[in-house]
Amino acid sequence: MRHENLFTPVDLGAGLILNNRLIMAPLTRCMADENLVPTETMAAYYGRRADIGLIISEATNISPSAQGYPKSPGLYNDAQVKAWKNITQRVHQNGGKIFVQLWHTGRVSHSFFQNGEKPLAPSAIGIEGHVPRMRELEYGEPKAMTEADITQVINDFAIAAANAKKAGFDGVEIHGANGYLIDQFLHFSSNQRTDEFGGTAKNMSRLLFSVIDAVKKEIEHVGVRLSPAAYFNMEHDVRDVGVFDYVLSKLNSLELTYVHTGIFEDSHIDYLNGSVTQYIRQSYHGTVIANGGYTAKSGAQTILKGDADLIAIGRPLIANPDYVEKVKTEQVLTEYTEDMLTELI
Ligand code: FNR
Ligand code: 8K6
Repeated sequence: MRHENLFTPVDLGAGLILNNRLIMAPLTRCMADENLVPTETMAAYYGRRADIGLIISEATNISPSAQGYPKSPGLYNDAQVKAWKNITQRVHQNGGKIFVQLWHTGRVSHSFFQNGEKPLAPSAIGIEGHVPRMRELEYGEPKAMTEADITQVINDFAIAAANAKKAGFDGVEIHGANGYLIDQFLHFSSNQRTDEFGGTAKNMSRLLFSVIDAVKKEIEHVGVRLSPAAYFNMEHDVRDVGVFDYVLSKLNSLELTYVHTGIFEDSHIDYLNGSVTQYIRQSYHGTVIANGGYTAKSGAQTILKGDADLIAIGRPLIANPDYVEKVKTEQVLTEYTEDMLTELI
């Protein structure tokens, strides 16, 4: 068997043992029902991938105001908890583990999803473009959140984490990446607040740390996904590196299950002096999940080099439900194409 170091079990503490070092990256599929309740087809989809070390679910709305994509699932009412329980049971029956990725899209939403109101954001600074697959919905100017809005969002994260436990998830991943709400607070181009949530690294990361604190009270295993390199719905600002230096060093004192790279291609970025994963590894001393364009081969090398402990795979897992078996037995993988997004195989 090639890439043998991918197939050794990993102990993430507090009873969480993964069968191998491959992780399913969170992948939005927009296939929940009209009420944002996960379906039986989704249970079969996740169940088929349970041989991977850990599944991280598609990004999941913590509240109605979190939504920015059609038919993205939620975890804020009883019907959703029940439907996710069906999914976690399927994954567990098949020998796997599953975390839910908890999500608020912030300004990457549209009043269409917000009962006609403006979406929430740190500052009233919009992005260009439109909701994927809904070209008629162009993004507009969001509403700068009040302190009451921020308190509500922290509370909604906590409720969703408590629901994750009820639904049988092995843990949660806080979505702090890819230009969504928490990430919007961490970058200067989207956060121009002058109160205690803006202006300095400490203030800009206050939402992230408040969410971690609130979620940790509800569930044992908590991972965080971060995008120190702005690349999606976000403009880079040279001052952002200082924010992420602060965030990563402070994360060391919290007992997180992992920190997870959020990038499409994990290649060299000048202002980080390396790849995003190498940058995270330099300051964060706990478990690191690398992601972004990895193959089994490059993932195995990355672990061997010591740059990461686990490797998340996204697009190849959409194309190959049997990815783990194919890699183990050295079969050729089916190439991912965007037209595969219309169906859950
Ligand atoms: C994504 N990605 C993503 N990221 C995330 O944090 N939450 C999500 O829900 C999604 N959804 C999503 C949907 C689709 C269709 C794609 C292609 C990507 C990003 C994903 O987790 C991963 O970072 C990238 O796909 C890069 O990894 P791969 O595909 O090169 O292994
Ligand atoms: C019923 C409508 C079906 C719409 C399907 C849309 C597919 C959603 C794809 C979402 C992609 C999210 C990407 C997040 C990170 C990308 C980084 C470049």
